[in-house]
Amino acid sequence: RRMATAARQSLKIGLIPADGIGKEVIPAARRVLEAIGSDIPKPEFVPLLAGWEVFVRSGTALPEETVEALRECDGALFGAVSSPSRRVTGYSSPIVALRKELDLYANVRPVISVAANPEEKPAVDLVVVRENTECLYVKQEQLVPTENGKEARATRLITERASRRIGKMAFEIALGRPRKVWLPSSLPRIIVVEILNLFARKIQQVTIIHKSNVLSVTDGLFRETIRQVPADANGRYDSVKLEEQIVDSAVYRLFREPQIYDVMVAPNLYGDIISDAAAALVGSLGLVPSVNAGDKFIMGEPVHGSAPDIEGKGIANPIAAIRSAALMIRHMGYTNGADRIDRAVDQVVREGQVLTPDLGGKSSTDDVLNAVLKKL
Ligand code: GGG
Repeated sequence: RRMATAARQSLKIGLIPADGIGKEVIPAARRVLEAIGSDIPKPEFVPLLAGWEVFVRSGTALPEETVEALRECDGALFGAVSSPSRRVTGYSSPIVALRKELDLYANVRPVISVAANPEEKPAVDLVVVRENTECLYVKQEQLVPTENGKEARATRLITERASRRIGKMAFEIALGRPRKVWLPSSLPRIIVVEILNLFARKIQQVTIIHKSNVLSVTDGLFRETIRQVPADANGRYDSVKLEEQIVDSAVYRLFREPQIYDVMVAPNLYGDIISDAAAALVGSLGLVPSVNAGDKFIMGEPVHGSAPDIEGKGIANPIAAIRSAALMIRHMGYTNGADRIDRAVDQVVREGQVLTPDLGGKSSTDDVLNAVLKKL
């Protein structure tokens, strides 16, 4: 789903680096957006606060001013957050809250490997579409004392409305995925490939990820609602094959044969886990971008977390944040700018000369940023 591109003089982008390496990679993404020139309206950046560190300083993890300022922005980039694993009175994850506040109901996570040669098909090329507002992340948890000790309970919310809209989003994304014929680069390209591409019927596919063999009420509703989406769409999704897979076997097959997937649509928790797992297939979590998308707002966010172990060392991989900025402007309709950023990043990764340690290199965040800027 693309957001309407009004003829804007400038693009107001909220920047929320938040915690840990978020503060190192979001400035890199900003530099790239500043460098792409006329492919986007002149960006105007609005620095904003959120996160654990802000909570420790001020007692609130998501200041009201941040949410209000975002409502005046065209889009935003969020870094990473370090919520503690224990319960802290008064604290609640700001990214979970922000997705709800702005009704960013889809977390779209493309996981695409960089082929050794630009003419070759990437070994992994899929999109995880994660429902972003419900499931166990409604965070209705209770600790109940019983005669046998404490009992912890959580509510898992799945609604027809949220399942339908995430289902539609998944089908729309499948429709927008490139139809392309890939041939070995040794074959003469020009005419053959162009003709084949004219007739190409790449299988566009949506796979519903669920566990409705066990959770037949909640996952059952998710599954049934999404299965109904094409039936209600007057043929719009006729070219998209609908598959489904139980979450555990989906993870197994993801590792064994990732090429069977195109668009995977999942409830919040499964989508969170599957997309991190899929990142392992492309070399590093430091490469995988996402956008939190609603009907009125878009927020880019690298899939990785705040990585406290490498915070402050200047070696965080900025590519996931840079690609998240590209994905954000792509969803706004600035395809040329997004393509240029993605091509520049692909070249840097493909050449393999300037890589951060997560990819086996010795380069710094700034080295990678500068290499990308040079390719732009
Ligand atoms: N950029 C993704 C990110 O920050 N991941 C870690 C995460 O989601 N943590 C949840 C939280 O700390 O509230």
